[in-house]
Amino acid sequence: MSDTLTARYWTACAVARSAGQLAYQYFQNLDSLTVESKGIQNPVTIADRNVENLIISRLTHCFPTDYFLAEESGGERCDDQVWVIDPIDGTANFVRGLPYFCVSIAYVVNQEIKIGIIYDPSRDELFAAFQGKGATRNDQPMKVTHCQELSSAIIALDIGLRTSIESGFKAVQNLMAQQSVTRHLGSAALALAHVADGRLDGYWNPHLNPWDVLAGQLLVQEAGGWSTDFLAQDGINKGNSILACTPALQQALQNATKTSDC
Ligand code: 2AM
Ligand code: CA
Repeated sequence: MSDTLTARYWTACAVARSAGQLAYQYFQNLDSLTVESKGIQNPVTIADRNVENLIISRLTHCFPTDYFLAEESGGERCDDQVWVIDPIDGTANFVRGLPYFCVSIAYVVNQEIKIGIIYDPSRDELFAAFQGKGATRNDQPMKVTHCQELSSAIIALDIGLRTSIESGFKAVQNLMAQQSVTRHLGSAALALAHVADGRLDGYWNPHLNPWDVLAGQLLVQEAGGWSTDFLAQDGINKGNSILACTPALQQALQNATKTSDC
């Protein structure tokens, strides 16, 4: 690990924990939280904004020249070297009191994800990956499952409102026809962390933003899994689909989720 990347890795781990703890304080007092709307089925609260501010201000304090791309504030779309941040992924779950949400922080250098950190404050679980050095959950190495067949797999997917309903249904139909069990969990980042640690066997979403995906993509790859390259075709600016799974499921899942949208 280069010294500068090592410093960023440990700082991001600490910042993700603090950010998650702040999110969880809001989560325990939902009655006093006003929910605003950024669009259809797209809620936001002061919790999202304040957690994001905490992350950016702490990282800026340590690395004053770094760039940021973040869900609530936007920021610089710098491809060379940028922190990509989702303060609360799974906001719709969060505002309803469903404990499936997380903080997601990735660090990207020249189109490569170097660091991926996801923190789940509900379970006090920190998922961390460093490119080429593996992935951990609360400092213990983690691996994807050995799942070989869709008929023994649990595949999580979130079908948003931004792609065609038909292609989403088709993918679910294909998976069910092959006896997969499916889950719609509502946080892409946390579902990807759960693929990395073997609780799920795969995750698919036909269109997401970079802050939903990048940390989780590195976690899956560093835990021995396979994933599409979200950053291909200018994914950092345009968004992209994501498919991530155990290596043995790659072909079957690519076939099952092939759609006209992506
Ligand atoms: P969010 O919770 O940060 O909004 C599954 O719902 C996934 O899709 C989540 O990771 C969620 O991120 C994201 N998502 C939901 N609605 C979205 C929208 N309108 N635009 C972008 N991402 C969205
Ligand atoms: Ca998100």
